[in-house]
This record gives sequence, C-alpha cells and structure tokens, in this order.
Amino acid sequence: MRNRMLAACLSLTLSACGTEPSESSTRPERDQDVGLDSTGDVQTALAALPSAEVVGSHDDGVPFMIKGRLGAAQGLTAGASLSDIAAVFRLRASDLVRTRSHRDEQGHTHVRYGQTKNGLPVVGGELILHQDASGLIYAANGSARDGERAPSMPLIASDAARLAALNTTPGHHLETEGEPRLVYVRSSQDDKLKLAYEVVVTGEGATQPIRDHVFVNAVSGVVEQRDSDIHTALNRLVSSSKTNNPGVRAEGAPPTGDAVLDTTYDNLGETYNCYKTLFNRDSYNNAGAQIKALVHYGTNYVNASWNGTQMMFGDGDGVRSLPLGLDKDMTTHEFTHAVTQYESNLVYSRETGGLNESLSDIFASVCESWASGTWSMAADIYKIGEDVWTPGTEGDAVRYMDDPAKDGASADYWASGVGIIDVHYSSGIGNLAYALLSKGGTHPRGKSTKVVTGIGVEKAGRIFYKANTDYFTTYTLYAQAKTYTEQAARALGYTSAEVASVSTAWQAVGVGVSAAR
Ligand SMILES: [Ca+2]
Ligand SMILES: [Ca+2]
Ligand SMILES: [Ca+2]
Ligand SMILES: [Zn+2]
Repeated sequence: MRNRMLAACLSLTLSACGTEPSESSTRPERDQDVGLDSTGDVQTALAALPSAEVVGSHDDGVPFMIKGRLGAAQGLTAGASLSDIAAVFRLRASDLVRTRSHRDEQGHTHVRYGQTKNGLPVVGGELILHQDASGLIYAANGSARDGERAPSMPLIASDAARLAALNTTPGHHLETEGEPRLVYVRSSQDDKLKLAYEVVVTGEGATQPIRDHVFVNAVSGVVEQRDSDIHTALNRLVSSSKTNNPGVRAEGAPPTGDAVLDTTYDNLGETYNCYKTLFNRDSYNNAGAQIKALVHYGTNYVNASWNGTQMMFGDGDGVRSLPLGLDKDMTTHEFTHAVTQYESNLVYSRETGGLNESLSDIFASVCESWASGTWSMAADIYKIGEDVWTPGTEGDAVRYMDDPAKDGASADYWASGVGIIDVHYSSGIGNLAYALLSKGGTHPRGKSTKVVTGIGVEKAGRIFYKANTDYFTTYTLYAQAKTYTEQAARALGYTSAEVASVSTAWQAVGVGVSAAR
C-alpha cells in the first residue's frame, strides 16, 4: 500500500510529497498547541474580555458561543478585538478570513469569517461576529476552533487521492470535477482536524445522481468523510432509469400545456413569494437568482432533489406518489435546501444533515401556513408531501412533523448517535421541536414531560429563518441549534416567555437536557 502511494507520488507530483511523516516536521505554533487537556487557555482568553459570558460550549469545554461587550467595530478593523475574541475559540486572527456579512432588519451586522490553518482552508470552520448598530460586538459563535496539531504536508499525491475517491464511490460514469483541493477537515470519527484532499466526484448512482465531496486523508490515504451535494426530499427511491424531458417555461411565459410543468412553475412561484413576503428574500441567493427546475426527471422517480444549481422533480410512479412538483411542500423543501446552501451551508450528512433536512420541512410548513392567509395550524401544515403521497390512501404523508415516529423510522428524541441515521429521519428532532414551538403541547409519545406554550407558526418560522441566516454554520448540531434559535428569538425582540418556549420545545425532544430525564 505504502509503495503504491509512493509510486503515485514520484510519478505524478513529486513536489507535493513529503518524505518524512509530516507530524515530525510540524512544529507547534505556540506552547499550548499540543496536548490541551485543560481549558486554562480558554479561561485566560475569557478573562481578557471582562464582560464575556459563555452561552454554550463543546464537550471539550471550548465555547461555541459567547456574548457580552466584546469589542467595538473600530477595534475590529484594527484587528485587536478579533484576536482577543478568536483566542476564546483557540484561534488566531491571522487564521481568519472575512467571507461575508449580513445587515439585518434590526440594523445589526453579522460578519462571517472562514478558518484557515497553515494557510489551508478548514472545511466548516466558521466564526460569526455579531455587531449592533453602534458597532458594538455583542456576540460571537461558530464551529471554528483550533489549538490542535495536524500534519501540514501531504504524504500522498493528489492523483492518488483522486483514485481513492473514485474507487470508493459506487456508481457509473464516475468523474472527478476540478482539481483535488488540500484542506483540513474535522473528522466525524474522532472530532480531530485532518489534512485531506477534497475530491468532488460526480456520476450516476443506483437511484439518483451523485455529487460527493470525498475527503481523502492526505497522510494515510483513507477516506475520512463524504458529504453529498444532492439534497433530496425523500429517501424512498424506486427507479434508476433516466429519460430526461426538460420542459421549458421561462419567467412570465404563458403556460406550456404540460400540466406537471405548469403546476410546478406555479408552485415555485408561491415558494418564491413566501420567502419574499415573509423575509424580504429575493430568490434562494437573496440576489434574484433564476430558479431552475427540471420536471419529469428520471422514470417513475419518486423523489425531488437540489444538486447545488437546480431542482429536479420526478414524476412519481402513480402509486407511491404523483409527480413531486405538484405539492408546494416539495417545491419549498427543495428551494429551502438552496437557501440553506447560501446561508448556514449546513453539511448534508450526519446530525448537521438532519438539521438541514429539518429546515427544509420547517419552511414547507411555514409557507403552507402563510399561504392559508390565517397562519393555519391544521393537520396538513405539519404533514410533508401529503398532496402527492400515495394517491390511493387518504390522510397519510411522507413525514409527520408533529409525530415524526409515525413514519416508522424518524427520530423524535435526541440521542448522541442520532447522526448515524439517514438525514430524512434525524430531521424528526428539529421537526418536532418546531411543531411544538408553533402549536404548543407535549411530546406525542410521552418521551418527555415538558409542556410547550405555542407561539404560532409565523414567529417560529422567523426564529428558524434568522437562526439559519445569522447564527447557524456548516457544522451546527442540535445542541447549538437550541442556543442559536434562543438567540434568534431574543434578537427578534420576542418576549422572555416566547424565548422560554424555544428552550422548552428543544428540551421536549431531548436537546439541552441531561441524560437522565
Ligand atoms: Ca403539508
Ligand atoms: Ca398541502
Ligand atoms: Ca396519500
Ligand atoms: Zn431534503
């Protein structure tokens, strides 16, 4: 194995190959760079920010959110505040690259920074600083953190990584897209930063298209992690054959006479209007992007998906489902995947993938309730896909947000292993928290005794929207989602009773409670 990789190194990119294990060539950048088993450095950094309060921490004691009078805008420009704040997360200001900022309706600015290490991007490492209208930085949160040692030089060549990525991807017509990119990725196995090649693999899988980001360890050559760009609505897939029939109806053009195409077009229009009216959001990128959708996708394809640039709606098989685009739940669900990609960009795998899926269901529910004109909380508002699912059976749905386990597979109470299950099932935790927050009540299967006072669909929707745009990052987990939705409710000026409902809704589904209940 080692010989084969070495050969690949020599023949392809000699300069990229180290000859020594790079651990030994990586000098600690500072004293506390290695073997941190106490959080003394974090406490010291916090002491330098006298009014800072820790809102939430990772299991290892490093905060994921702090608030207080953390600094002023002019200080931030000079870099002073940024390095003081960064130190709390074991980061250095010089490793943070400003990526984008968002000024919200309250006049607050949320500035996002991407993390780098040894000059390479850290996938999912993001720090957000929150600044009020006067320039005061009042909070900081994110998934960026460092203080650990990791190799700085690859031992395998990028072409070896490309081969490893291709060889471990089941499918046909597999290709890599672009050049493998050297990055750091936080392994979902041991939660440590790994030097890896990010290889994008595209092709056709057994049931749906493939577009995977495969992270190949640049020292060992093993695949550390795989994240898919194909965001689906369902996971019950029936067909692999594919005969595309791309319909064409541009904005404002008259109906084509293809009923599926025309109704999907109308439904996407309602989805757009929902986001525009409620959140003043202009398309999924908030910059008027054209919404591209392909209908009649595949053959008897019982699913819909977003692949990073367009939506695809299958026609269903007439038994399990009608054409998916006929249900506004589906158009809003897929559109929301696109919104999430442009905002928090939650990774579509593991627990973060469950939260990503849940957001797509939540806004399907919010927009259906909005479209009722009365902020309805009727049964269909909490069902997903009921308008197209099993045309021969009345009253059922793909998913049940207010009783997720009713589908026979979805989780409805958080446990540490929930990230292992399919994202369409781990979404049940977020879905139930939203359902309880909006209409109130208790856990449908008595898994907790919490009683939630409902705050209505509109406020629940605004809280999740604000959290997704200004607080969530690519690696936000449910525990952090609880903290961030609480913060979002406060930022929206909601009452302390309403903020308490957010907390209770999450506790009712096992998030933010101790193991014993
Ligand atoms: Ca529905
Ligand atoms: Ca409906
Ligand atoms: Ca049905
Ligand atoms: Zn989805």
